Amino acid sequence: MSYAQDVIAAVASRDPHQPEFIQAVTEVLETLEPVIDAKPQYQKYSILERIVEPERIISFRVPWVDDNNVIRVNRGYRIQFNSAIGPYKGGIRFHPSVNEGSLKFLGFEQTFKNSLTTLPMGGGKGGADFDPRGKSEGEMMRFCQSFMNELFRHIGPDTDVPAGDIGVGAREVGYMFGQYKRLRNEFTGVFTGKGQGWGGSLIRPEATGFGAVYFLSRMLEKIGDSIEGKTIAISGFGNVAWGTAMKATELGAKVVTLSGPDGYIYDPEGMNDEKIAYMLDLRASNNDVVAPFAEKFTSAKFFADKKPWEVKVDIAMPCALQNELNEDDAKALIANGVKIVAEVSNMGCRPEAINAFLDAKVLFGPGKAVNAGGVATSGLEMTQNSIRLSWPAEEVDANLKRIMLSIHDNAWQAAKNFGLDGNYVAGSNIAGFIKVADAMIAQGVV
Ligand code: 2IT
Repeated sequence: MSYAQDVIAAVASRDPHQPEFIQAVTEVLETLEPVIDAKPQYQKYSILERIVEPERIISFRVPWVDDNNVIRVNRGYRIQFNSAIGPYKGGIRFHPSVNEGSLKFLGFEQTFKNSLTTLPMGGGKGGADFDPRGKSEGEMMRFCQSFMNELFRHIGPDTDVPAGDIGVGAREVGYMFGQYKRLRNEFTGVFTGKGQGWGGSLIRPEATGFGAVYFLSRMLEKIGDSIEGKTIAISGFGNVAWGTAMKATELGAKVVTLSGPDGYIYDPEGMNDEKIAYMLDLRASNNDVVAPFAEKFTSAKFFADKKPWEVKVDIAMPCALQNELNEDDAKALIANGVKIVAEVSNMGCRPEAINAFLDAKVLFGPGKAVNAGGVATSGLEMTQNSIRLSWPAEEVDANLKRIMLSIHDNAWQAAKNFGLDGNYVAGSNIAGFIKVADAMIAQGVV
């Protein structure tokens, strides 16, 4: 067995109850084989054994009192995965699917993603198995405060800088930042995604979606095409789907689907300003459903308990949860003539789906490259906080665009260097890995 396969097997036997982590490690390590073969120093310094092991896992009790005065308990975590190239950086997710294994997969992916951004950020991820659905404002605040009552001792602007993720938006970032500030008596850039009047960067809310569309546009440019006039299927309806729909529509594409846990919306007329603004209302309602979209807009139809991948489109952009697009979904998209799949959610596609796209010569952009604009703009927020300035929206957007182009081109080039032209999965993993691995060697056995 090869070195990479040995390490994958060791992870699988050590963490058999963490399927998503094993999936992420397998995908990354398998695509690194050509680099490992070409550069024996990675094996000599046991880089793979070290890179799959988080530097630190913090797990804690989050007790809180609900509106009926009942005491509730959730599990909170912060996984400080890798600090070779900068302080730990990554979001906080509040969702019932959160556990140590799912956060390990996200922290592992984040390490390579952050490396791709060209900015100095290590990898981390955190969260709780708390479901924000149906919670009152008071419950959300008390939960966030209790979560921070433990987390505050483990983070800091030069140590670990969290941000939002699924279930954690500007409101929750505000509550957590406020509690951190109270406990430490420090106003610092310890969080990103802050409110824009108190240290948050302009364009951060839009950045993941905007960045994904900049990446997609570059993929299209490489094959001599453009986004104008293309039909796009999106899943999800949260922050990431919102930014993606906005930029794609602005650039002349027609976004014809959205989805939630209840089913999907098909709107052949595509999105417009009013519909995109309504996505925010749906999210703010805290109900986690998209069906009301079809009640409000007569051109839209709701399909209960179905996924949007059955619609005929040019481009598919999963923007919801990990493993949301499986092999059957991939086959349906391919049969309908999809040209490009740009994964915006973290590990949104099952490995069999990715293989089906690659076999069918459908260009596939992996989440860790396509969605890196979110954390890249977080990096820009950290810079602005450090120099105590805030940049105009145009400046942040121009930086974001430049970063997305370099992520695309670096991934493209890395794939080409190893004879894997057009394989963005391998290219992204290789480009992200080399920088982190070389830093780990340089810093000794730590
Ligand atoms: O998955 C992600 O990259 C994020 N949730 C954003 C992380 C960040 O630190 O902005």
